[in-house]
Amino acid sequence: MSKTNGGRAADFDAVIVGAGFAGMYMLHRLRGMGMTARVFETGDGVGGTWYWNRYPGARCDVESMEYSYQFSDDLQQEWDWSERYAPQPEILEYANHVADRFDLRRDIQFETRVTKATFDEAADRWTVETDRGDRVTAAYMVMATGCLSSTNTPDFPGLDSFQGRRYHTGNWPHDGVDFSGKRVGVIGTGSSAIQSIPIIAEQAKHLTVFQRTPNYAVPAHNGPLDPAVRNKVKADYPTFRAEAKEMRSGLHTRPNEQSALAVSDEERRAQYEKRWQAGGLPFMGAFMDLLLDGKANDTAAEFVRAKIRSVVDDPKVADLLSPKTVIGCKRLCVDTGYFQTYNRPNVSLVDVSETPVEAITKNGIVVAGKEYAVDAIVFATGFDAMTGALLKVDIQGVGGLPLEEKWAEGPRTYLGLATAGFPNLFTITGPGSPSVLSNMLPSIEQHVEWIADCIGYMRDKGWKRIDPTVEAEDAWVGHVNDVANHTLYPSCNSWYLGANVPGKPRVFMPYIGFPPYVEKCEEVVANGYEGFALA
Ligand code: FAD
Ligand code: N01
Repeated sequence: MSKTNGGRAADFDAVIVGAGFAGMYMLHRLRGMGMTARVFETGDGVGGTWYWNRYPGARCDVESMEYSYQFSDDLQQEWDWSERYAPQPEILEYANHVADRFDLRRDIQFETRVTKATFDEAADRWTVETDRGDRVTAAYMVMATGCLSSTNTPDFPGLDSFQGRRYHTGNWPHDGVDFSGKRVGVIGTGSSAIQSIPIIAEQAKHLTVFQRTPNYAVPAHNGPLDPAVRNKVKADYPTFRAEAKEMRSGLHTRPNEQSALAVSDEERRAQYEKRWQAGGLPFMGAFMDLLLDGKANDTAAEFVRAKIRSVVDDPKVADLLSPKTVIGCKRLCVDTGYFQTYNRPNVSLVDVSETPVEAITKNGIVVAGKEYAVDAIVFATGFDAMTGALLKVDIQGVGGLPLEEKWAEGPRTYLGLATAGFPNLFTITGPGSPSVLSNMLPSIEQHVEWIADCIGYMRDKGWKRIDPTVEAEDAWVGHVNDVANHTLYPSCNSWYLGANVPGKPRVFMPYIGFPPYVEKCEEVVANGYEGFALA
């Protein structure tokens, strides 16, 4: 199907936007079906999240043995992770290994940002434009742009007047940053801050952390990966993966089916302590109702608050660091020495919950009329999550409708895979899918495989256009909200709700529950792509 233009194919079966884990696997899968595809990627290398987030301490919080592709058993067997939670450079190395192993780079155009995509209704094709002047067409367009790839820097007054160095954790310099002898300000206390603060504190002359909302963190207990664990998993990877897919979050959380309120105080504490000592995200699997019942949740929250009080020397600082919200409502953080860092004489904490950051001056950060002089500011202020990267592209569907206009009140999708009025456009881990509430690699693989199968079906049946019906989409959006409203997730100002970005519609974006979601996707296919109109 492809024509050439100056030696470079200009018409493809598919255009894929983004060369993170999603875009890379999508390319591999489509190629395997004999299709032509072009990937456009803003960065100059593969890896997405792990290409951009090079801040000190960056690593996964899903254990390495689970945070990896499973589509190739050879790949699973040949790769060895060095630590329980792999550090960012190693995950980036893995992404590069995958790119080389499957010869992906020849179809990826780096340093190229997709700026516009328009659906041509007469031809049933997308016309895609880039900031490098490319203009190509494709029957299908796959957005592999990432849920956490569009950085959020609050528009603080005076931001540009700052004369020191400014960094965002999500766009970190490739050659690293040496904070030795520097006065550093970190704004934010989410996962990125919690990972980087202990390391920045070791280097900096003084570190001032500006905290709006304290966060819960459970120790990682990271260390070299136990060879016995690695060998056991490798000996039967299929069973290990299959078990994870039965879990609500698609990863081994070792869920306990009891209610936190159905056991004695002692039993409850023992359960939390066991999980605290084991470390990591499975802490939230301690009881089945932690995200369903406020009272149950408070038992876990209070357990963590007590842990914070037990390690932070100054009771006032300990209190400031102790979250009062529902634990797990924002993504639980996994830390290494985070709370202990506040016992260091060169670290101070500034509460900006009541008195927000007023301004940035040429010398530093102003809060409640006081200027905190710093040589460098680290914005650990997160992302315009789930919709940010999608809406940065001017996507125009049927009748020239901009996606931004359709989603003005919040994202509307069918299964987080497609949105009505934008035929032949797919989103990998889009809003309305488990995505960020799951282990993302299996979620990415499930989406890529669903999309590839769908495109294969279209080809086999001679269909040219697939578009979800408005009815199916409305029903799905309603269902996503209903499921969320039965939990405690909507109770805090999380980025799952878009609450971190001023003016963003408050809509709960991810779907809760990996297994029922996969079942629904399979049912849709079994019923001849139920909920989609094929033409
Ligand atoms: P990304 O990796 O975000 O890749 C998207 C790519 O698209 C980027 O490279 C971007 O440059 C490119 N792009 C976007 N827009 C355009 C455009 N218009 N034109 C061209 N290119 C474009 N998930 C887990 O499950 N477990 C973890 O432990 C975990 N740790 C994380 C740690 C950090 C610091 C962060 C930020 C996220 C973490 N995540 C984790 C989530 C992580 O984003 C996913 O696991 C996964 O890497 C996403 O892959 P992706 O390919 O979908 O998106
Ligand atoms: O971003 P965040 P992140 N004034 O949005 C604060 C994944 N991830 O980059 O909570 C002052 O969580 C904001 O305050 P508040 C993971 O999914 C994983 O840390 O909105 N402060 C918050 O404290 C994670 O959830 C890992 O009140 C302001 C912080 O900035 C997601 O990526 C590591 C502010 C932002 O926290 C995002 O994490 C890193 C303002 N105007 C990331 N605006 C792992 O461990 C925002 N803040 C694997």
